[in-house]
Amino acid sequence: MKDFKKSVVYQIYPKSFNDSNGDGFGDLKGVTNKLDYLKKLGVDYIWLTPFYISPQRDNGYDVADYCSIDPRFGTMEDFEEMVSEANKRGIDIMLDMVFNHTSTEHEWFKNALKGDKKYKDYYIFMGPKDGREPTNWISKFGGSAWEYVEEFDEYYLHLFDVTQADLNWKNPEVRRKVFDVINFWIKKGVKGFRFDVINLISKPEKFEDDYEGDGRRFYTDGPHIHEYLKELNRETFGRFKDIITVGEMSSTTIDNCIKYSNPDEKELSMVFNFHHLKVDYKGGDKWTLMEFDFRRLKEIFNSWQVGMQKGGGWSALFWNNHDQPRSISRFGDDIKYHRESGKMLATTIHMMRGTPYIYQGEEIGMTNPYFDKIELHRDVESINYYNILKEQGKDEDEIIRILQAKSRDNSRTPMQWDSSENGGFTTGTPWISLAENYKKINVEADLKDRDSIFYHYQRLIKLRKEYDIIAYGDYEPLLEEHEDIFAYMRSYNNEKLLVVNNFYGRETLFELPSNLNLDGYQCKILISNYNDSPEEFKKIRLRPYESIVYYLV
Ligand code: TEU
Repeated sequence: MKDFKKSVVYQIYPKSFNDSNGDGFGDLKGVTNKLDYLKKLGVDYIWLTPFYISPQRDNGYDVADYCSIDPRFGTMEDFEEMVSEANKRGIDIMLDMVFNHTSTEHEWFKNALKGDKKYKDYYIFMGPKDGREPTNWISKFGGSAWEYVEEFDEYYLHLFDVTQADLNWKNPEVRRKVFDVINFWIKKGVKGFRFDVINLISKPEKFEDDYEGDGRRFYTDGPHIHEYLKELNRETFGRFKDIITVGEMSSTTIDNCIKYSNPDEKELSMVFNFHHLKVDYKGGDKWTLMEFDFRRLKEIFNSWQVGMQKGGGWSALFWNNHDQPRSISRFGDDIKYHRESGKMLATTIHMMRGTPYIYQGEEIGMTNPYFDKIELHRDVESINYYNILKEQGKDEDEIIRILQAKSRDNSRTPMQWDSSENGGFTTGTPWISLAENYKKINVEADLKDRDSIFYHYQRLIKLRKEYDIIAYGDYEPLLEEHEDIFAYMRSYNNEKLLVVNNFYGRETLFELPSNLNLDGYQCKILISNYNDSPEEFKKIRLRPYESIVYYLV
């Protein structure tokens, strides 16, 4: 049985991964065709974002039928073939479960709109307050979180797009239906689940206006959340020993995440949190331009690493996913030090305490595409915010620059397989344009070059299997005040790992803190991103983005 602490998960956004039939849209057969590549990389699980029947308003996170496959992605046979071919290569499948909301095209919601009481109670409908929305909450994609339905003179809640109606988890029948979906996929051989914004499912008893924020403090980690997750565990995956789970936790806290992921609580295996990815939000607002705050980034990682360790929780480690701009463009240097910074960022994450997730293309250093026109954007959030920023009076150029840094489309451009037309992603017209650098940055080129980012990831994954300390060691922050260096120590029995990363494109000096006595330890370099990094670690002049891991025993 796989140990999730020794595993690495690879995230696939099927729509942009590999198109097998030339319709411009990636599909499940396309994934199956690339399994040898993933085996070569060495990953243990692949997490696929939703491919269920969906109007695709939010690229599949608006599910209209949880147990059927959208024909654009293929058939149930294609799915079964993908699972069995993956298993042959030692890879298991993790599915994305979106249960905070359904598409308004889901049968349940359609019945609700017809006035069927039973189905209306699957969702959150409320009458107006003083002739307006029940609360002043703001949707995550902009605008009110409530939509008016004239026939009922009522509103329904949608924390995301207006076509994503929030489910009423208080209703036991809704919970039962959700459990049935999970059990359906377990029977198909699925060994992992990622639960979309799962910490938002428990809404407050009383719905009230928020005068301090957008409403999230009332429904984030809500009143019954731990109860619901325990029930979910008991009724579905908890009945099996070999199923892993990860919860996507929006705006959460360490204490809640400990509860979500400490095995004694019987909730989930691990959790994603996003605090480290808000260090370039000016005043907490995503739609601004700001250099990332390096000290803050370290503070957040360090406090989560230490806090989760103390409470026996477990984190999913990541820089990238389908909602985030590319890390190499955001925290590294995607031109001059493409290779060095790509490798440095990888090492920083993979050596921490937790399970690393790699997002498709990260392993070859894919960058933001720098779309220079709104017409190139596809994401509903980007288009909504383009309009909102326009209304605020921002000029076109500035808005485009904001989207170039912040849009979720940054990570959704097609996988760059080779230098042929459309990067080998499709023979048709891709649903979203590729980054122009695909001729240089692509899988084929990386596989040919022993010094590529790809082989660095391959080695990181291999090291995790070989050295228990990477999975089980304790974490201790070092040089917390340093302006350029992110360093930490891992300890396990009598072994240590010293991890040193220069986050900038300039030289900087690392000096081992004097209170650390490492005399008598034998030292070797486990991995680094320059081929001549110094063996001596007490004082190191680090080169741009230099990253070194010392193993001491
Ligand atoms: O995302 C949850 C979420 O709130 C953010 O990642 C969101 O995209 C970001 O805050 C916007 O700035 C999950 C999915 O990963 C995302 O793709 C879906 O759109 C969303 O839930 C709704 O299902």
